[in-house]
Amino acid sequence: MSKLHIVANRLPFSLVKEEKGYSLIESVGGLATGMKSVYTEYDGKWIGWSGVNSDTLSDEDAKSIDRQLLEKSCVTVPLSEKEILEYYEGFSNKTIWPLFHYFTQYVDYSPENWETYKRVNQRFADKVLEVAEDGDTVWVHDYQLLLVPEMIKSVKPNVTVGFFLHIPFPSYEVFRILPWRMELLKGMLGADLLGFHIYDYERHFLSSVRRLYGYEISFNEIHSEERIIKADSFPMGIDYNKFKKTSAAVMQKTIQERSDLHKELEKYFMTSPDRRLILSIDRLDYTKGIPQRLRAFRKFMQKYPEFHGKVTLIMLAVPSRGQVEEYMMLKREVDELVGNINGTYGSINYTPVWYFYRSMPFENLVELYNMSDVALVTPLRDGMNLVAKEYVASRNNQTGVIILSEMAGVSKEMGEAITINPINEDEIADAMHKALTMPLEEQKERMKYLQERIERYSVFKWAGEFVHALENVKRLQKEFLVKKISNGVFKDINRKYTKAQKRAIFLDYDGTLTAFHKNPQEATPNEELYSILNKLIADERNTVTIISGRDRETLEKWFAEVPINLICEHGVWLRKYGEDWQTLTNVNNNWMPMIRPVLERFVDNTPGSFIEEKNYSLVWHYRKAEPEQSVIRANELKDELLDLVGNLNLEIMEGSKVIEVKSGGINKGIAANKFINNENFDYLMAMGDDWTDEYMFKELPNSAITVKVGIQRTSANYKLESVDAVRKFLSELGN
Ligand code: GDG
Repeated sequence: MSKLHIVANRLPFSLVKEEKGYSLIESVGGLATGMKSVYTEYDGKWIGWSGVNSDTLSDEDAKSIDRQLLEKSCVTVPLSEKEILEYYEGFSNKTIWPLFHYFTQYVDYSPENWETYKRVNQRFADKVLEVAEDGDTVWVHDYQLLLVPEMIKSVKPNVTVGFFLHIPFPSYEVFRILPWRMELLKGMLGADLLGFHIYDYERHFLSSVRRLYGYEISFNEIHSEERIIKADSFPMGIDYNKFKKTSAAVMQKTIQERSDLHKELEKYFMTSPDRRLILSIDRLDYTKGIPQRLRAFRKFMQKYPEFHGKVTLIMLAVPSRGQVEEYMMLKREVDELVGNINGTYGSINYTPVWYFYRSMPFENLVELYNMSDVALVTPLRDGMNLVAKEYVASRNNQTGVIILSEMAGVSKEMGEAITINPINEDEIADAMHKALTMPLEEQKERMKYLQERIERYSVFKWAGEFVHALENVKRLQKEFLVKKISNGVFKDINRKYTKAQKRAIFLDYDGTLTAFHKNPQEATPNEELYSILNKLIADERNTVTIISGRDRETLEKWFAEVPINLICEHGVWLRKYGEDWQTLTNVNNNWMPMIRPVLERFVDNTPGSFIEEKNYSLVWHYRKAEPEQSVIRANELKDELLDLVGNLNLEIMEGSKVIEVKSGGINKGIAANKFINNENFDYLMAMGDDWTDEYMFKELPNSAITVKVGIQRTSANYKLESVDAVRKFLSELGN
């Protein structure tokens, strides 16, 4: 049975040092909770790091840890001190983390860290390859492991790989800064499905793929050389019921049973009926906007003095990456701001900011959620932000207001929150006022919708939807593989080929015999291609024809020495070898002066694009233009041309990064049929890569062997994945 394995930087257990050896405690984080349901259900393993520096472990301890973890279906990837420093604290947290959160000024470009990142990613991949068998599924998580999908896929292509990024994917303008951007994208593209929290990250990712790799992207499907890869958004949820139930349970405790924190909070409320709490919870990280939040609170105190003595900000900042310079600076700034606000607005019996620089047990966290009137969630950038969702889930009486940064992924799902720009301190201060004075009825109305949504799309639903989408991608990929020429199919084609006495072979040029070049004039045939063609032609039973959209001068020049037939400009011209050029149709080009100015306008407003003039057609090429803009321009051009061409009996053809206008009444299908007319060929074959070749595939007799190069939908009977595969196929024919 196929299994599903999880790969993440950390395992869902932490190690606790005991007097003798180590013991395990279960991690309660969001990812661990969500994934546990998945990998246990699918009988898989969880591959990750235990969180302990392997240099400090004796062999005996290491073995005992591995054994204990394996009992929990976990496989450890040990990390030494140097690796923790360079892969985890270094490249992951000092390079990718700041860059992907748009803190470009903090990015460290150390090549040593990059080398270690690659090496450690390979170690994770190697562990996966030991565990995963053909047919299994692997779900890789987050920015520490961006290279792992490709490292798995290149060795075991029959393992299905999913990848989820928990942080933002930045816009191309930021991503491109990274010297290793190509490698990172290649690593990610090893996955079959890539998940992001929200559509914005997905579209940034697709835009980088299009610009850096030039792959065709249709909606959210990427057409790489060998398969379809999907990107989609899956907003991560929480274990809603756990928060709801714990929140109800802590509030039902008797006075004696209550935690110290709970008692303190009750005391605070008891001193005056109009006392209020605003809550702020995060890791102490520069992406979370903590100093801005404190300054906004100070502004609130200045602007709304009627709240002095009545409102307290509880700020829980969990220590994080404390050895890193930027984090130390942040800590100092936060300490000073808290001191400043408390010094200015505090009194003997009133502290405006209660600041905790530590983490708290889960129950305390829920008490804070339950007892705070307002949640202040104002990150400068945040992939999702689960704190906002946890606050919603813990509000049993449906009151409470969330002030939410528009820069957090979660804001897309929380239209009922008060949204703010996290840099705009005035706006945040006013939002606090609005939240604290919001009528209870309105609070409940907003909270009701929030709760319904967050409860429905829980972390379990999120994980389930991702796995389901991954299965769908697998199905989609299979559909595309159905027509692929396997060894068995090749033998069959070759058997017919060998038996035949008179064969007609039609070969498209660009994208079929030769790869595309940014400059079409550089796509000249090489020695390998000449020798493949010469071998085909040497068999006198073969009539070989290159059938292309190119102009006749170019093809004639390139194939002057080859005894081959040429059909050019999509079927307008035919040159049988040894004969003169003849036209296959009655065409003219007196329409060109009307169409050319339209194309010229598009050249002017689309830098990098240019016009090619053939004898009977005009072509607008946009392969060298900015990819996203040119797709829009191509659609605009088609619209404009459609209005013009009807009256002129012209046709618009869309090829690979070209739009061609040509006289109507001819295409490659008509031309190929004219060519074979009245000659009794007993073997017909046509190969091509773009939709102008589909005319051949459709219009040649049913008995023809038609081969599409690429993975897109086609009416051809067969598919080959690349130019290399075509060359191999042709050179093996007849063997
Ligand atoms: C990354 C992305 C994305 C916090 N303090 C305590 C405590 N927590 C728990 C919260 C919450 C979690 O930590 C924080 O989650 P966030 O989502 O807010 O942020 P990151 O850690 O930065 O996580 C983020 C997330 O991945 C998931 O994809 O949302 O955007 O940056 O669950 O409850 N838990 C306990 N004590 C604390 O003191 N027990």
